[in-house]
Amino acid sequence: MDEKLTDYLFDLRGFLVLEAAIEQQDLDAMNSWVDDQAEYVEQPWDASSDEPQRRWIGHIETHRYGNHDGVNFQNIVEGGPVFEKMIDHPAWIELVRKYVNPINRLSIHENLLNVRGRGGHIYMHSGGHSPICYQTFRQRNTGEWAVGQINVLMALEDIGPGDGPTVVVPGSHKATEFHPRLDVELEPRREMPGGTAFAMEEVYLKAGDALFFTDGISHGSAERTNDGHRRTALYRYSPRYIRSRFNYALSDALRARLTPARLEILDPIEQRRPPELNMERT
Ligand SMILES: O=C(O)CCC(=O)C(=O)O
Ligand SMILES: [Fe+2]
Repeated sequence: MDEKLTDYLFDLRGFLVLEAAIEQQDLDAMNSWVDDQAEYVEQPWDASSDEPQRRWIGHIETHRYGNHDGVNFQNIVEGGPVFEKMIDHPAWIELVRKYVNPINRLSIHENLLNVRGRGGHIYMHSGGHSPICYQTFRQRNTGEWAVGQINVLMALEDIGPGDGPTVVVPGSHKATEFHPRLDVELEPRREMPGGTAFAMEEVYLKAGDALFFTDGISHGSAERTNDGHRRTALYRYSPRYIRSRFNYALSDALRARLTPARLEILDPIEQRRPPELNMERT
C-alpha cells in the first residue's frame, strides 16, 4: 500500500491489516509447534500441587491474563528459528520502527502465542482515555509519531465469524470520551466478551495476515463460538526504554543464535558493571 495512505489509515483508525504478511512455510512451522503442544493446550496448568502452577516448556511458560483467554505460551521467541524470524519480520518491522519513532529505538515488551478454544474471549480494554504510559500515539505538540506500543497479532489460521476474532473500535485511540463499557467495574467487565461492547468491529484475518494496531485502541476479542482453537502469535513492540512485561531471561542458546539486529530488540540495553566484574567467565 502507498506509504501516505498507510500513514493516513493508521493515524485515523489505529490499526492496519497487513495481508499475506507471513509465508506459508513459516505458518507451517508455527502451526507444527502448536500441534506438538496438544498436551499443554489440554492441561496448561500443573495441578499436582494445591495451587495450579504455570508450566514450562524449555524457556516458554504457560500463562493467561484472565479466566477466558485460553493459554498464552509466553516467551515464544524461544520456540525455534521461525519465532526468531518474527522479531524483525520485513512485513512489519520498518513500519513499527517508524511509528514507535526511530529516536526511541525498539524493544519487545511481550511475545506470546495464544491458543483459545470455544467460549474463550478477551474483555474490552484500552482507549484514548488511558493514562498507561505506553499507550501514547503521537507527540502532542509536534504531531510526530510516538506510538508507545504496537501489537502485531499474527493469524496462524483463518479467523472468521465465530472464531473469536479480535475486535476494535476504529479511531478510539483518540477518543476523549470514555467508552461506555468502562462504566462496568473491572472485575465484572473482565467476564464480558469485548465483542459485545458498543461500536466494536470484528477484524477477520486470513492465515498469514497480521493485525497491526496501537495498544491504545479500545479492543478485545469476540467470544469463540466455533469448535476448535484460534491460533495467534502476538509480538508487542515499544520504545527500548519500556521494560519487558515479564522479564524472561534470554537463554544462552538463543542469545548465541540471534542476529545482532534481533538481539538489540530483545535485549536493547547492555548491562553496565564495574570492570572487575566484566572478567570472562571460565
Ligand atoms: O486476543 C485478541 O484477539 C486480542 C489480544 C489483545 O488484547 C492484545 O493484543 O492486546
Ligand atoms: Fe490488548
